[in-house]
Amino acid sequence: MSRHPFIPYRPARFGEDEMLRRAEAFYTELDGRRSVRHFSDEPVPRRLIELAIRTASTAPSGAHKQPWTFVAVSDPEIKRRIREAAENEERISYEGGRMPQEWLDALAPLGTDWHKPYLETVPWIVVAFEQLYGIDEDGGKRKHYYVKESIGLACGLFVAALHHMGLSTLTHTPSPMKFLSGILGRPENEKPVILFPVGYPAPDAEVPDLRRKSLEEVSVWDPSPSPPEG
Ligand code: IYR
Repeated sequence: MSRHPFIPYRPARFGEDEMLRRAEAFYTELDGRRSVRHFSDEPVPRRLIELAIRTASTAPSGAHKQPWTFVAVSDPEIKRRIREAAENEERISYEGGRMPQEWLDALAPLGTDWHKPYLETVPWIVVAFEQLYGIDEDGGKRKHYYVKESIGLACGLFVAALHHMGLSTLTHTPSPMKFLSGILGRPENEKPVILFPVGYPAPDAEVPDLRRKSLEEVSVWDPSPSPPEG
């Protein structure tokens, strides 16, 4: 395989004051994001969803394989089928003993249950599929690398792009998610990872009053190495 041609890369440079201002503004904006479970049925133009997917697809990926497919759904009948199948799985998880008590206890403060009416309310559902391997023009399998990391990065950018444009979403993972491959007609090299209902919050939407971990709780600076073992 030949090397790509290389081109100059000169991203914008700012003075330090300007960097600080931009960093604070970006942090404050993203800190204002919340997962939403009560959506409005107000329509959202397809162009906005396209731009969120394009933004997601700027993520770095293993060997630049871009191992993701974002499937966007606005068809009410498909949304209805997704809701029905998701609720079937969630009912078994919540009430059929598939989620251990410790997990149910961890979710109790969020007030979730198996009902997922928002899957029909939202103007868009976007499902992120990871591509476990690629398929070339001749139908041959092509290896993909760091697929979990790559799709995670792309989904993070997707969430940030939506928030930046004034839309809300939820990283919803009805489990198991295999039903999505059938309803959305995806090939066997693709596996559903996250389902994103996308829209505006309902006018009376509420979110739990959560606290984010502090910088001290989530970071360690200049640590000392562990003593050698033995
Ligand atoms: N998928 C279920 C359960 C659930 C699991 C986790 I981890 C959450 O953070 C939230 C919910 C549901 O969507 O209700």
